[in-house]
Amino acid sequence: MHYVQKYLEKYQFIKNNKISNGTKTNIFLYCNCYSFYSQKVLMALYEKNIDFVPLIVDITKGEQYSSWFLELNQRGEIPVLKIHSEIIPDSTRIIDYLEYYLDSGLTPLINVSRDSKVIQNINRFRDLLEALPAGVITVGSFFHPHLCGRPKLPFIYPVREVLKSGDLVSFKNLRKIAEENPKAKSILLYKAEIQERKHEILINEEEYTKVLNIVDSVLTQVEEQLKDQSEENWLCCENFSIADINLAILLQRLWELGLEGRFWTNGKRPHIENYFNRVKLRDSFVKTIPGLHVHLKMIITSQPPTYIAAAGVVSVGVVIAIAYILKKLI
Ligand SMILES: N[C@@H](CCC(=O)N[C@@H](CS)C(=O)NCC(=O)O)C(=O)O
Repeated sequence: MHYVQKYLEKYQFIKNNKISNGTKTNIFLYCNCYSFYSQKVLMALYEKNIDFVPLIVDITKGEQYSSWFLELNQRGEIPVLKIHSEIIPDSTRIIDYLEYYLDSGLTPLINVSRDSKVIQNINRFRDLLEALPAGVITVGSFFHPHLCGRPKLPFIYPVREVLKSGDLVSFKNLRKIAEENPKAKSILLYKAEIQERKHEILINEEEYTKVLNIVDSVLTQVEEQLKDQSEENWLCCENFSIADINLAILLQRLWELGLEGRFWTNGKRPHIENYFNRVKLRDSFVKTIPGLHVHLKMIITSQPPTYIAAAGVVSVGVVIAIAYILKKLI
């Protein structure tokens, strides 16, 4: 039985749009706290103080390709927002929806200034950061560990191995899933095509280095922009914006992958280093990024994925991971 079903059974009262603390909400987010794109939406929801119910989709077990989820999003991707009877997939679309279709009294993340130049800059950085291929950057780093520094949780050795083997077979699996789901077939076949091309890029060191160089050039622009801001400002002005959410989640991912030494620490980009230290203290960031207790729970409750890796690899991985964590803690 999948996680969301279990969740709904446990919390029957959600049917009446009521959650345990007595507040009412019609907003549900299908997400996973480890998913890069879910994290952007989670942080936006926390910034805007929107009441919502997270519905966890276990993408390591392929829950995104179960028929009930493909009904919501034929691409089989999280995050997906369900609000009243509307279903909105894709982090960019969701964040736009939160900004333009919900109560205009909520904290803005796009229209944060009256100065059109500031808004232009926010949109420029939003686009620049959103164009970076988070999946390729992430999985590629597992294939070329010598290009990165020390990866951190959750990307410890056994997790990296599972994600690597998952990537090796992902497009073949997608083609199989496409055959089994006629309604989503053409979209999934297209996705398999893209996935295969991404795989070719990320396993090739020269191609992967080009991707890292693009990240480098975007971060050069970010560093220049931060240099121009006064000390208490965020990326584009005194208010926290969508560009900041994109930057915060990207820096966190690069740090988890051990890429901070390549991109900003040891005096390479002092403004980014200072910015990352500041943003990590923000309430919305703390709520969004999983802490050690979440990592431990994930590792202990994880079971061998049925479709991405050979059974056994993960079980061994879990034991190694727990040993690794305990060693770190003691
Ligand atoms: N463009 C989408 C990308 C969403 C996406 O790639 N989500 C990943 C998790 S971060 C996913 O669901 N992966 C599972 C899969 O593709 O099988 C967005 O911005 O929301």
